[in-house]
Amino acid sequence: MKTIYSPLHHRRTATSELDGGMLIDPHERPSRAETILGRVKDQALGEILDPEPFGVEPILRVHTPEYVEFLEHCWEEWVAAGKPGEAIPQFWPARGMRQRPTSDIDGKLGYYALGADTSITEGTWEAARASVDVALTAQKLVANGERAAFALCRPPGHHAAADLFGGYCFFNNAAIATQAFLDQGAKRVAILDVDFHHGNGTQSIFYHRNDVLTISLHGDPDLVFPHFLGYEDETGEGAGEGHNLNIVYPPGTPFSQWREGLDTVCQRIAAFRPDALVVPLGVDTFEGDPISFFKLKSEDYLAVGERLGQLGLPTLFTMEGGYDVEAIGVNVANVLKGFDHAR
Ligand code: Q9C
Ligand code: ZN
Repeated sequence: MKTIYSPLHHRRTATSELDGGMLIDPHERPSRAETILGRVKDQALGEILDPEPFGVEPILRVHTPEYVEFLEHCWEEWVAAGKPGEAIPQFWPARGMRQRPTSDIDGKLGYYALGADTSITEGTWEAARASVDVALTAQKLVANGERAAFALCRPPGHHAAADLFGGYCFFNNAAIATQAFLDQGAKRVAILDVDFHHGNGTQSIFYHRNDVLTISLHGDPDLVFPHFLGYEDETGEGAGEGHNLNIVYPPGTPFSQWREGLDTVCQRIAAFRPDALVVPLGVDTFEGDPISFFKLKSEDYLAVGERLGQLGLPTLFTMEGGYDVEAIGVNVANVLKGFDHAR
């Protein structure tokens, strides 16, 4: 399987994540992508290619123009306002308040943010744009007949909604690539999000549609981020009714339990008969992950990849979470290896 990688991910090097009332060194850091790239090379999983530039059009198929404009200029506006640190939202349009300020950067930050865990910094825009190009370049390979491709996206994307950033995400790489498949003639696309966290952005983007089946397996949002979405009674709305599926798990979930859900949703995907499968791939389901509570082991990821490969669908993997940096390369490469070996 080919991997798409851009060194421009280094432009996203934040120094602050609000956690536990402190500003900590962000979990979503550059070494994550470098460790994955190193392992993909070591294991000779396939060629590593640079992304092509796709411009802003495919992004605007999923995100609002106001939001894209906000991301492009946020950092310069923050600096111009004389703020000394990284751009972190602190005020929200909470219940009962009116919406969408257009001038003050603190107002805009709160309007377009879903949390205060994710700062905007110099270079964030460039890295997020490159991450989309990585996803779209891999999407093009799959559209052109490759069995699968791995988009080594960084920053990740699955928490980003049409006009929201947060959870370390800015553009929803998987959703943008999914829309690209549809715009190129695919009738149906399935998205199977295996990151530890609910793929709230992806779910919201396609919630009213029946051409995309969105599925997410994740930690119970009553216990963990993103807190306000990802519950099992969310099944889609309007034309999208029946086209969203969430499976939630409790703390301590071992692979034996997680894989039962995987098997169930794989059958559901097969019945949907999609033209392509997009897999937002997070390995924060790992037992050693510092911010998660599942108990998957490194060898389990081979079986995850194998089960996905057995679907026999053209498949695009987009990199999402995974914060045990020592293990992230092995775990991701195991998924890809398991997939390649599946028959
Ligand atoms: N104390 C992804 O995996 N912040 N995003 C958690 C933990 C939100 C995770 C803070 C986690 C976002 C792509
Ligand atoms: Zn995650």
